[in-house]
Amino acid sequence: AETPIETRLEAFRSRWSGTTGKMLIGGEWREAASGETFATEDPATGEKLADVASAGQEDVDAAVAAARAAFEGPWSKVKPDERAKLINRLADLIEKNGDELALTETLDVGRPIQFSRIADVGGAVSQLRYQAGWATKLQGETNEISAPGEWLSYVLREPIGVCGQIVPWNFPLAMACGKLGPAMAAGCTVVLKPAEQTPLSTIRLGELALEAGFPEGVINVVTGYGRTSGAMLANHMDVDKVAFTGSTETGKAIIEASKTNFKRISLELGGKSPTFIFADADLKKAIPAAAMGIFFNAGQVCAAGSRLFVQEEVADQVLEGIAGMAKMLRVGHTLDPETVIGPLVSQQQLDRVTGYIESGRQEGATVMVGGGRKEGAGWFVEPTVLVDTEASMKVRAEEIFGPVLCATRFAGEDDADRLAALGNETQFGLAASIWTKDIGMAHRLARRLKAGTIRINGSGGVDPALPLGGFKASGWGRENGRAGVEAYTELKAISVALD
Ligand code: TXE
Repeated sequence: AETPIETRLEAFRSRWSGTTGKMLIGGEWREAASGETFATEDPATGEKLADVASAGQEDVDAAVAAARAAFEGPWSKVKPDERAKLINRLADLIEKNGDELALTETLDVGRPIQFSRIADVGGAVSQLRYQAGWATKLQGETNEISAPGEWLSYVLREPIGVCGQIVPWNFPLAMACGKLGPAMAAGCTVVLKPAEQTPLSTIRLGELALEAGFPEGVINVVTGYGRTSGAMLANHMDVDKVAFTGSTETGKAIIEASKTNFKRISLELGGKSPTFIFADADLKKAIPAAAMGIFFNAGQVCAAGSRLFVQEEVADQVLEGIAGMAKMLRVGHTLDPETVIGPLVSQQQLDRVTGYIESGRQEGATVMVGGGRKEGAGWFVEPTVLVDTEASMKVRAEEIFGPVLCATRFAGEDDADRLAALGNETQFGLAASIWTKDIGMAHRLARRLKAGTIRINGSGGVDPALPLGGFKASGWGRENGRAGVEAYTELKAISVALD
């Protein structure tokens, strides 16, 4: 049974309030060398939750050095099945502390309490359990193709080395585990940097990693701002790989920074994902899925279905259905168990999102429902549907990252090429969903869409077994699945002459 919320809140406060921010470097908890800290806040109220260490160059250097020492030393001797055991033990500890971690995400991120246990804690655990299996499944190969009998060639799959992992604020714990899991499975060591808005669950993750028994230096946690500690990690000469999830703009900065030493990078960036609803779709399923596809987590989801293309014959019914849900979904305090839509993560995001809605109005879009911030404490925006949008409008081309749907009707006969062109109209290519009973059409359209994740007649979150990532400006490389763990390895071909 769940611990009562009051008890959990009290435990949270006594854990965090009045503490000095510390970071996990080489198995020890240390303050920033400069002594600097910054505050993290509850986006539902604007209240300060804790002071967190603000890492500078000295701290980042120390964390990278600790990760290097562990990588070259003790960690390289830990056998794959032992690594799998450690990853699974970390998953066990996250489950055991699930109530606490769920509340932490609710308060730090602004995730409604009814979702944080399943989305954050559940997401983190399923990532780690899946990734643990890879530790004992990764392998190289032998090859005698070019000169059988003359050369014996074998290909080693080795861990890349020291990895900087830069995580955004929308799903801090689950994404940290989604990055940590494959790195640990592959035998790498890491310096994890959570977003400055949401550092608390990653600090707890560091504590649990020590409790699970990861040797010192294998998992390091530095907290700080992107432009300081994030950039220092991305620029570091002794970091072999950076895994980044965040904005397309910062993604470009990571590409630039990687040039220092040609470090490997993986980038999971923004999206502007289309939902297609055809006249023959099961609307009882498609309407709520399209609504939650953009309103869940107040739209702060990289794969959010932010553009809707609906066939003329059912357009009124679908738009009214979605608008009805937008009005009905409870927007409110994250600790209220009935709340479906929480706040945006920060004042800055609130300004961004309301700025986009305003620009949509100015460019001629019609606000069908919502369209403004919710007055009072916290950074809330009403679920919003914009109709009469054009491809040239900023609201339709750029990632808003708020609960704002841009809807467009399409008429005439079904033509996969024409619809795919609509789907592919932006610079992004992260995800798409398709609702139709015409399964041939669904597959034809799916083939033509430039998107890394496509769902047909259903919706869902991240599946750690499937590759996750984007085409075009949505990123480089894939996380999750086989490709995701292999992205933490280098190949080495060794040939022995046999004569
Ligand atoms: O992202 P940033 P922001 C998108 C979304 C949102 C916009 C801005 O559209 O409105 O980005 O959000 C670290 N070198 N997404 O400004 O800056 C930073 O500390 C290295 C989509 O918060 O990308 C944090 O840990 N690191 C997205 C992380 O990068 C740097 C999730 C993300 O922050 C850095 C989040 C630098 N120069 C935002 N600058 C998704 N794909 O899900 C910042 N960081």
